[in-house]
Amino acid sequence: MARLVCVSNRISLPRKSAAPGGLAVGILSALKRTGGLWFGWGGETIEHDPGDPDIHIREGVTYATIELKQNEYELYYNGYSNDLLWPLFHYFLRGMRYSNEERDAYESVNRLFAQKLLPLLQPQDLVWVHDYHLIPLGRLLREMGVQRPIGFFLHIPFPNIEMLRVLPSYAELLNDLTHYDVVGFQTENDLKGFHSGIEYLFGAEAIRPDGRIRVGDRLLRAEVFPIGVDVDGVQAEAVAATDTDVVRRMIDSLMSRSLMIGVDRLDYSKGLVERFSAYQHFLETYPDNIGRITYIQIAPLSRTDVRAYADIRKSLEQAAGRTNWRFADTDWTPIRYLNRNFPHGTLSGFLRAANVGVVTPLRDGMNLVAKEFVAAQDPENPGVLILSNLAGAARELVSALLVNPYDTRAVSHAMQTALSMPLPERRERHAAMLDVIKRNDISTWTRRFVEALEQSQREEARVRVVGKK
Ligand code: ADQ
Repeated sequence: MARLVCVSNRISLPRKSAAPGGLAVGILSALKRTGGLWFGWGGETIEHDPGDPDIHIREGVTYATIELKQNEYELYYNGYSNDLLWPLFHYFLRGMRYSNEERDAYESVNRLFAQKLLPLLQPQDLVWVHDYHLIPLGRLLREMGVQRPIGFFLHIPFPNIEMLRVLPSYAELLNDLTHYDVVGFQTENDLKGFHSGIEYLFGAEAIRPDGRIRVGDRLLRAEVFPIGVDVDGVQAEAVAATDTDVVRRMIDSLMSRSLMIGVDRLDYSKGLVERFSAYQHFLETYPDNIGRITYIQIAPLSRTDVRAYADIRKSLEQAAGRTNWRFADTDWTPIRYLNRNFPHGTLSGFLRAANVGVVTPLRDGMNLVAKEFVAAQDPENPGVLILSNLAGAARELVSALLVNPYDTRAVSHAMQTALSMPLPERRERHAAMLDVIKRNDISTWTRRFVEALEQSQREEARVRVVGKK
């Protein structure tokens, strides 16, 4: 069997206190099932040129980590990836700026990834590259002679060409994507965005009737692979966590009040400021809830070196402060706002204890927390999910209370509806969503992507045989 090689910007070695983002959760679940290699940056920056990768083996997975030069990391990661591509792909243009120096660093760090990965590759490997930091990697590996199938999965949205071409280097970006054998997106919408770009750059005829894309002598499959969660694992974790001290203490501290919960990386795309406003509006509009509900928002800090992230942090502290200042009492705090990491199991226990889960990003590729919330619930007495219709997950979780996250009144109304929803309706909605996430769980996601890569390899072999005749 072929070995799976996953490549991502950042690698998180398994640690108890670590809180991996969505991408790490997905890759780890994939690799733990099949074994294989995970290659990427280990989180250290240095002043001299990076050496050979460090190799660690844990639970059947080999981790190969490299270091990055501090100044290149600054330009490639904080700059080009997270201050340009991330906002652009999430349709946030305010304050956009483009720097050629950052663009060059993006290319050169991708080249470094290719150079350091190359000696580790074996003849039977399937290479699976993850996310917007590494779009050029497929082309660079091909230039270095790699002929094995290489796939790319984008965890975040892919914008329509009208948005994408704001980027001066949009043509290179699209062209780079055509060097992969398989390009995967979270939703149909993202695939449509990609098609709009291909059509704009290469003409409508590049998209063949069978859906494959032909550019020059390259033929690729671009498809939708919505990422899922380990439903049984989250369920088991959530049940086990209910008896732990930390979850018990949290539940006891509620003093029988209802619990509303949000869990997000601290990121402006997650709609936290808007959510806090909606909660304040909810307390004003439905005052019977005052003193009867606690809203816990868990939001570990991320990308703290990027200015926009420092700004959002300040806005949120102010917004939480305003609501607590206005409504708090000696024995009640309306919002408990925690910038902390928790072990995944503990988080699942918190989700299970919640009557309402609020997941209201302004734009999100998928959003795994929405799916984890559904998986963690007790099916006999489930909580209600309020979900942004601008999250990829809304395409599948149509039985959630779907809201526009910018609409304060609608979100606050959904909070009231969720808290007063009768048990039969809660069960019905939950059962429908559980069914969806079980049918498309994390192992389905991995299997479908790997099968698509294997299939591309067979097609490639056929083309070679036919070509020889
Ligand atoms: P993220 O933007 O990181 O992922 P998300 O999909 O919600 O967002 O995943 C976050 C993951 O981190 C979840 O598994 C969650 O449980 C975990 N997590 C969050 N806060 C935590 C904490 N305090 N402690 C422990 N764990 C925590 C990106 C895209 C998403 C896409 C994923 C996967 O932005 O749209 O769904 O990749 O493709």
